[in-house]
Amino acid sequence: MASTPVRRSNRRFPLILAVLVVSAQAVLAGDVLIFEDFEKLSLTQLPPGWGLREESELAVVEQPERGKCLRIKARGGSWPHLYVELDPAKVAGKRVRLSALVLLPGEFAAVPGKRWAQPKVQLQLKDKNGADSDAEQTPTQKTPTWQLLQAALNIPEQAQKVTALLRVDLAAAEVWFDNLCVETDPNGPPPQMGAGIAVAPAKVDAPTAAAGAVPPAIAPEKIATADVSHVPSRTLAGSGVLFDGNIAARMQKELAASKALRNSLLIVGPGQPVSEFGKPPRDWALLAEQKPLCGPTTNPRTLLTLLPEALETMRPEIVVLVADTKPGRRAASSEADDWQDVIQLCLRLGAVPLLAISLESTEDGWEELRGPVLEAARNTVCPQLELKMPQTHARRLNEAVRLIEEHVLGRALSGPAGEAELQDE
Ligand SMILES: [Ca+2]
Repeated sequence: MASTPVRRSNRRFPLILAVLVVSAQAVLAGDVLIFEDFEKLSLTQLPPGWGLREESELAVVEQPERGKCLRIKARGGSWPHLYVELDPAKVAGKRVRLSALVLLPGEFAAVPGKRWAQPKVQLQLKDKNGADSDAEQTPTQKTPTWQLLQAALNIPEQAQKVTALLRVDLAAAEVWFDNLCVETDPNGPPPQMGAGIAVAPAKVDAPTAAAGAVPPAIAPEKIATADVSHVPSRTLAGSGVLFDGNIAARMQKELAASKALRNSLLIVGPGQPVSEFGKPPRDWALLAEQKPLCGPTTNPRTLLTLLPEALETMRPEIVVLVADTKPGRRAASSEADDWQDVIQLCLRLGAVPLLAISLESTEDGWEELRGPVLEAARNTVCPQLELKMPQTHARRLNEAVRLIEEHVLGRALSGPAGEAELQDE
């Protein structure tokens, strides 16, 4: 059957279109019940419905990046937590989502036979018959960056009790929590970054602009087309980052109207572990690592399958696509097209793709993986960074994000202007 030729990158358009239609149909019925950034909370004078266990292990402390936070320094063998009992009448028949930013830079010893013995955010439900259920998410340990965790439950009518908890169960661990948020019937991502990171630049002594306020849920509707005539050029051979006016113009043109979560970053792909990127750029938050989307078991095909839902729910503003950093995986015959489609998918779902590639290897099988990525990179014209020495990853990521922030997202930078922040860490 004869058919009109279509551009290769439109191959999966029906799938992408379906995702966009579903999102457009979502009713904006969400409601923020609680948003606590800990700037003014006193653990000794908690609001009604709030409470603590093992109070000697909990403290509100100043944290350089996020102002005041809840720290749980669990000695092990205990159940320290902060809990909030929700008004059952306000959540009956609704979906409730708990979310929080969590920092767990250290590691903790597993408790034998108890895999659940970890730090976590958790929602607990006791239904009208007294049956208990819960939903929770645990952070990745040894991660020097803030992770956005969330857990959601559908609350039946006549629930006896619904409780949101920030907790450490049995393990000896030191963990920080910030921006505890409880919403009903959530649409889109949690609003965490709206107040803490984007509005109030992280400065220890600065007042938090939005302390106590419910943050705006959503970032820019449409990326304004900005002048690209003064965009600086960066090359992989020079600073390890590829960016210029052409790339900026193309990103602006292709980027769909976005409801991305301001200053949020998601790192996916088969290459280097997320933790090797170190801290994200200042004022940016790393969305929690999504296991099936990261690590050596994933590939561009898997990303094409899983990214639409992930981007739809997490709404990152930038997606770092980490291509393979060592040989081992067999490339599909459509590998280059698949990478190209992944890049295009990010743009169609409102996220700026940033391709992180590794160029140097002499190992067998390397060219099979590297060639297709480079081909996709040439064909799509997107921002890139080269993964070389681990100690330069954070600096390169920072530089690429700053360039995207200023020249694609059209945002004036909040800190001291760019160049000063570009040294290796
Ligand atoms: Ca805070």
